[in-house]
Amino acid sequence: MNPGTKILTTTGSGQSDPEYDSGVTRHNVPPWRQVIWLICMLAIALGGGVGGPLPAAAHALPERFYPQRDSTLGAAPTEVRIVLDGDVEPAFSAIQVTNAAGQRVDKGNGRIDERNRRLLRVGLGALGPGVYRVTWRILAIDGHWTEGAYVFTVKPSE
Ligand SMILES: [Cu+2]
Repeated sequence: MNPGTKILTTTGSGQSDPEYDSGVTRHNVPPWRQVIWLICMLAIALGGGVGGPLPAAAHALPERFYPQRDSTLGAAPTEVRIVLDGDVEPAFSAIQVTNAAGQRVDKGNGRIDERNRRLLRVGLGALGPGVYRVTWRILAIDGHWTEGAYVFTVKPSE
């Protein structure tokens, strides 16, 4: 298999990525992740997925987001949760939340839930009004990366 046919490479924040608005970018591998990318490709090769369609059940994509993408909330959420439609490798799955200045506002505990491998979650500090960006990535058990970002807004209290 030519990895180039499956792996898209991009650089930058993703803000200018045409797929950004969809909130989902498949197989997006920035340069700093190349070591993990190699591990991923090895996993795909060892998994026998070379050159043919992989079982749909092995893929994993987000199914629901809380808060919802592009939503505006009257009260600050205390957690961000993403429900996935397939199993992932917890060690290579991550979620972060930043404010408009790009500063982390999550509690640094972003992870796959211990009891539910299809729930990616992270706790939040006390959020004031503003626009917040959720960045996530997951490594499905078939070795395929998916990552994306979306925003939600917390309204000023009245
Ligand atoms: Cu896959």
